[in-house]
Amino acid sequence: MDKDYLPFHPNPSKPSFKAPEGAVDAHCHVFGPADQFPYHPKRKYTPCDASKDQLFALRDFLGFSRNVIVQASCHSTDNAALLDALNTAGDLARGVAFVDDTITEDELKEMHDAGVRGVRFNFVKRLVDSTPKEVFFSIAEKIRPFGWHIVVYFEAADLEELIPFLVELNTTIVVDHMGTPSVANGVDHPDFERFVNFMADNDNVWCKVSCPERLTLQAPDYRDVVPFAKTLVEKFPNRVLWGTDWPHPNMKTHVPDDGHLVDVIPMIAPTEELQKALLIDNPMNLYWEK
Ligand code: 0GY
Repeated sequence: MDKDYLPFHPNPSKPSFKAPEGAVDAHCHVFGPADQFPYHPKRKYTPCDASKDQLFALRDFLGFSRNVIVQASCHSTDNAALLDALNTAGDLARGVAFVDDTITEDELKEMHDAGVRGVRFNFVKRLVDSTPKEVFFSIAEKIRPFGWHIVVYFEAADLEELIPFLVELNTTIVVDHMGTPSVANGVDHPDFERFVNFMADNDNVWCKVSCPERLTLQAPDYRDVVPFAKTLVEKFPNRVLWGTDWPHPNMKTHVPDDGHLVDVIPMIAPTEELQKALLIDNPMNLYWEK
């Protein structure tokens, strides 16, 4: 593991918030273990190992029922650890893979059978080299027959330039971490307004109200991120997802307590109805019922 980065919390607190029965952690990862699933030579960072068994134990400890496991850039297009975790979890997990345009129909079918329901397009420069748009369009066409969606991870400053491309993809899009707003700017900043308008104008666009630990300037309190997530949950109650982001790769400032992250949920989704949509109905609709 890179020495600048912190490992995940060894002993998270038990959340006070009790998630409704059937809740889904819709953004988390498995890393390695490296001796079984080596990290990719093209990776930009080396995380600490975070195994499927540790993920499933955390799920149970936090009072959740299911996971959506997202392929992270340290494994690049080698989805073996992801598929292994999905095959172990069976109906209790779904996945989002990372593929290039050489992917074949048979490989996609194998992934689909394991529980993959989407691919991730990563635009974050510290995590990946840039990919030509034609490659993304080619992948989008290959996955279309499977009914998969596309998860996009980008920096807020890049949204304006990306919007025409995202619209042209013409499929369900899930934006990671609320489009990564700069919380210092406040919810009225044009960058966040652009993101809210983008969701308002395109009803095929969803987002994850996740990652307060990355966005906050007030760790480990996260209160500064709440207005952003709450705005999105209240405006788009049927198109928001929540996730722990465990094991929190690339954290340099503090080690997030996953129990505390769960306790942010009632601040961003204040009613039982909003909580049920965020934690059960929306992820079940997108990952299990399609
Ligand atoms: C996240 C976290 C990050 C890393 C990745 O693909 C990745 O490697 O997603 C990050 O450093 O922001 O969960 O999105």
